Order: sequence, then structure tokens, then C-alpha cells
Amino acid sequence: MQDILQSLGIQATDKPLSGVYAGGWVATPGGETLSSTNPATGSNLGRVVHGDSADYEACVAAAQEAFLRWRMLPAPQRGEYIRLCGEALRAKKTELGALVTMEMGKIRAEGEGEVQEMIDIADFAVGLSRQLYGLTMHSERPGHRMYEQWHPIGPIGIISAFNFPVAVWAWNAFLAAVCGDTMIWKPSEITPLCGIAVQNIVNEVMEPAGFGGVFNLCCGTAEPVGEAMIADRRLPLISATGSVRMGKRVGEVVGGRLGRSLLELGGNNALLVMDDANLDLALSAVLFGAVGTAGQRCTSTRRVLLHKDIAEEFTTRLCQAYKQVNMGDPLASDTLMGPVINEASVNAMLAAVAAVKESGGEILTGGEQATIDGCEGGTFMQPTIARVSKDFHLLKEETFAPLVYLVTVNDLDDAIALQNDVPQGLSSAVFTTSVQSSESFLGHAGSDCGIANVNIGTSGAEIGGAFGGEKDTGGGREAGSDSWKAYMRRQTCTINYTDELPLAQGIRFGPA
Ligand code: UN1
Repeated sequence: MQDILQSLGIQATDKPLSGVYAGGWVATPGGETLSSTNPATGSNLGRVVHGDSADYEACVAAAQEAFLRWRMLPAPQRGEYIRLCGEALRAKKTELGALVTMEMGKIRAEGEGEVQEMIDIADFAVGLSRQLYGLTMHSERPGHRMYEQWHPIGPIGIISAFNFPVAVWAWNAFLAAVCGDTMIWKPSEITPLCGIAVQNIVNEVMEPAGFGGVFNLCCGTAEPVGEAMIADRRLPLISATGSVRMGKRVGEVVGGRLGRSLLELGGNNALLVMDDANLDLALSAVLFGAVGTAGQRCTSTRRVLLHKDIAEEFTTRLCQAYKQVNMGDPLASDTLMGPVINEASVNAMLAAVAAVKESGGEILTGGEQATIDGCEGGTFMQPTIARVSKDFHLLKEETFAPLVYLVTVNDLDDAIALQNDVPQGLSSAVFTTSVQSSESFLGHAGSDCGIANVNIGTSGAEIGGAFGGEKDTGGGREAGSDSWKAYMRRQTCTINYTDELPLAQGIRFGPA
């Protein structure tokens, strides 16, 4: 473990680490010192000193200064730096993946998968750096040309969550960087070491070129860091990932200053299994979607809506599959599910399990806290299947844990209505071999989510598509497609190359 930390520039000393990078590491930040804990063992991975208001100001100053130079580089040259960041990540994929596992608790394959997602978005951003296209329009006036162009928007703020402690930063940071923005990152206070390690990796590329201030880091809690960021008019865009409660606060404060926010909040993702589905596929998808990352993805499968004709068979097979799930130390190669992040998550899940029982629902498997040999201090919850009725109140809430609800439905319309009848709108999936059913699910009266899949689970999206959701999920789109537009400002330009000054709409103005 010490080797891994050391290779990521995290020295094993008694001295706490600086959690603030403002164009250079701040030797002694002024905020509190917090420990980072391994959720699988309860052991302390290291201590990190948070930023205070003065450190935050230093980050803004660094980002502002770097912005003036960075925005003047041609975008493909900015892309070249991001290509090198992708290369640096490739060289550290195993180590950074292992740190994600140690600090967040997801298994090795998923930790490395997360770093792969960073590499993928770096590659995407490199290509994008030559494709920041604007449109041209035909002017209604003779001798006039009209077009739109995209400019860097300024230093931006990125607030990320514990469950994807490195990838979600990269989705934002690498796109923003090729777009010409600089940034300040506030990682989750639960996963500061991942933030420090990523900062060290990109520093290898950016510092020698004098561009250290493009990516800045300010570890901290809502006060003083998060609240300062969202209220700060110098940051025209705040991209935030996390709970609906947090997102509402960000949206309110950023909206109050007419800034732009990009919100990626909670999901409550349903997977529909129709009577004509390939049940083997559906089974694997539910397993990965509900058990993967111990149910702590915003895209995790929370509700499985089963057509009445296959409900019993599918339920039996799913329960059997759950019994095979090897829960344990996420660093071990044969583990399929690690711990949940902390005691609060354990308690939230136990409360949901109790509510299932109270409502007359059944816990078909799991439902309890678990102790793992060699990981006695860890926060483990058994992967759990609950069978509930359509009106169970927690079907409308996101419990961020390995708990999936099974509900029986009559037909596709019934399933679509139930799936949409929640406040959240992130991801959704239908398993069917019928064109009518899949097209209905994808049609205007189908899924109301930002992501709608057919014969693919709710989680594990590729970076090439726009990622995000509707309703309480916040409406933002990150990663692929044209999500880059959020990180730039659009300018419409009209050029007159005649000696006349005709007005639009044919208006004549002036002395007759
Ligand atoms: C998240 O949980 O915040 O689609 C992001 C997925 C991953 C990203 C999840 N690519 O499951």
C-alpha cells in the first residue's frame, strides 16, 4: 500500500498532506486537518489539510492568471497537453485505480475502470480540441456574413462526489481545459487523496510548461470552500455532482447570481424486464447495476420492474445469483462487492430495509450488516433484494446502497408509468426482444430519463454520449456529444462588407 501511495506522490509521513494546489502546492493551508479512511478496514490512509478562505482566494487568483494565458493558446495546442495528461494517466492506471479502491471501496476492476474512463475522456477531449465548431448562417442582408463562434468562459468550479472520485473530475476538467477554461476542484471530503494523486499526475504535464494554474485543487467542506465557490461571480460555471439536496443549493445560489450550473444529481434508475426478454442478459445487467460499486453509482439499478409472466422465474434466478456474490476486501482479486462508504450509508440502508418490512414487503436475500474476516473495521452491507408493492413509499427515493426493489407490473405501459413516477430522471433500461416495446420505451411517451437503454443495464455508460438526467437529477449533461458547449460562451457575429448599412427586418430609419 505504501508503494502505491508513494508512486502517486503521496508520502507516508506523520505530517499531514496539503490539500490545496494554487498553481503550486500550498505548503501549509489554513483549514482543518481531516483523515481519509479506508471504508473496507476503517484504517487511516492519511491526513489532509483543507483550504481556508485565503487558500481558496489563492486558487482563484492562480486560475485567473493562468486563464489569461491558457485561453490564448490555439485549442489543438491545449489538446496536446490533455493528450499528455492521458498518457500520464495510462502510466499510473494500476496505482490510481488501487487508490480509488482503497479510499472509496469499489473493487479493483471498477477502480481501474474509473481511471480508464479518465483516459477515454482525455482522448475524446484531444479530438474535440480540433472540433469546437460553430455554425454559419445566411444573413438576410446583402454583403453580410453571419456566424457563431465559441470562446473560453473563464475559470470554473468543479465539485465532485465520493463515488466517482476521479472520473467525474476528468469529464469536466479535460473538456473545460481544451475549451480554454481553467478551474478549481473541490473533491469530496471523503476522498481527498484521490484528488491529491490526480493533481500530482496532471502537474507532471502542466507544471514544466508553466501551466500549473490551469488545474487547481481546494480540498474542503461546504464551509468555507463550497459555499465560496458557488457564490463567486468570478466563476461563471459551477459543475456539481452529488445529492439532490446539494444540487438544489448550488442551483439556487449560482442561479441567484445568474451564473451557469451544470448539475448531475441523484438517480432512481429502473430496469424493466418484459415477458419476451432474454432473461440471461437481464440477470447479468441487474447484477452489475445493483451490486456493482455496492450500489453507489448514480446510475445504479434501484428498481427492477418485472412483467408478471416472468416475475417468479426471474426473482428465483436473481436470488440465486446474489448468493454467489463474493463480498469482501475490494483489493482482493476475487471480490465482487466491497463496502459501502461509511456508517451513515449503513444506517440509511438499514432504515430502508426496516421500512420494506413495515410496509409488508419482503427481504428475499440480504438485509443485514456484514462482518468480513480481516476487514473488521469496514462498513459492509449484504447485497439485498426486496420485493415490494407499487405503492411502497421509498420507491421514490434514492438509497445509495446495494439494495434493489423488485416490483411486478402488468405490461409495458404499466412499467413505463411506474418508472417515470419518481422525482429523479437519470438512467433507465428495458429488456425486450420486441421492436414495438423497445421503440415505445424510447418514444416521446416512453422513458423520461436522460439515459434510456435497450438490452443494456442502467449503469456503465460510455463517455461518448452526453451523460446526465432530467427532473431532480438536475438537467446537466457532461462528457460526450456536445456537452462541451457548457464550458464555453457562444458569440454570434455579423460582418458587413458593403458601403451600405441596411437594417434587419427591412426597417428604414432616418430622415426621409
Ligand atoms: C456517477 O455515478 O456519478 O455510467 C457516474 C456509469 C459511469 C458513471 C457514473 N460511467 O455508471
